[in-house]
Amino acid sequence: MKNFMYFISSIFTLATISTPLLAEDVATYTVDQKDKAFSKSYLKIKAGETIDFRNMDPWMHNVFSLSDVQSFDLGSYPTPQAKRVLFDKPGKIDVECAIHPQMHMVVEVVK
Ligand SMILES: [Cu+2]
Repeated sequence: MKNFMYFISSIFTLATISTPLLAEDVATYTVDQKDKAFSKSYLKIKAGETIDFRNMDPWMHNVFSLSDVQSFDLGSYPTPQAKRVLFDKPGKIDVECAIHPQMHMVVEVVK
């Protein structure tokens, strides 16, 4: 009976530990474009995580990056559409909008 109780408590311990780790592994963040600005000016994420760039303005945005670490161009899209970017290389990435030059944010990807 003692062994059985130990077995049961081990299962609960494992479940408690593994759940938050799993949630953390698949983290997806959302950065809105609203009032011609990014909702975050800086975001630190881990390599392998993703960001959804969501347009919440009544006009188009074109989110892109020319950074050496990772470059991308999401093209123009209207509200309430979002496009997902996977960040898999560590470093600092400047993110801008091709339509509104004042829009800028930094994504820092850590290992
Ligand atoms: Cu824009």
